Amino acid sequence: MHEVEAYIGLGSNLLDPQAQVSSAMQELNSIPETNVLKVSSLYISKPMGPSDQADYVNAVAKISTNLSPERLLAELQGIEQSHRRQRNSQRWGPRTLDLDIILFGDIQMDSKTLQIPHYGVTEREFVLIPLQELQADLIIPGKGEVEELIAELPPYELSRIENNNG
Ligand code: A4P
Ligand code: MG
Repeated sequence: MHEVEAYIGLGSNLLDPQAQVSSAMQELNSIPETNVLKVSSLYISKPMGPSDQADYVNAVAKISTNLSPERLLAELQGIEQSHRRQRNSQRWGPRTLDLDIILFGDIQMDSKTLQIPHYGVTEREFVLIPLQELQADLIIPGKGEVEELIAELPPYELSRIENNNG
């Protein structure tokens, strides 16, 4: 596999979601043959789906990797597992960390385990806004320009957390 640039979506809504997302950003660097190139600010977003849950912290990281999409997904799921164990050692609790492959180079795929670009990207301001922050002229394969997709979004609430020290 040659080197590819990919975008990883991070999300958490447990008690200390900022810490979850910040530490996960660091942990992406420990994935073999993978480097974090740039990380977005952290954003607070209203929950998509059931509203009786806490607000989320979301962010996107830009990485370079030599792994295949499938191997990268396995590594991301390993990081998710380690966060679950830390936060919910007593029982199988709610998701503390969600890591999604948003884009993987210009690949478009739809397999049993992977849909790339991520299926929710065009409707999710908490993905599109951090993507735009990382690369304003980004084009999402098969979907269009990030800036145009943002312009088409219905009204949304999203606030950037200042002074993100990573
Ligand atoms: N999968 C397919 N494509 C991908 C991809 N591109 N990246 C498969 C990662 N995984 C992908 O994921 C289930 C399966 O999706 C994986 O095994 C993989 O093979 P999961 O992470 O175990 O399950 P999930 O995340 O609970 O389900 P789902 O449908 O992915 O949920 P979402 O879409 O991630 O939504 N509100 C706000 N404001 N912010 C959020 O981040 N997140 C969710 C979860 C709900 N509401 C939210 C947020
Ligand atoms: Mg997910």
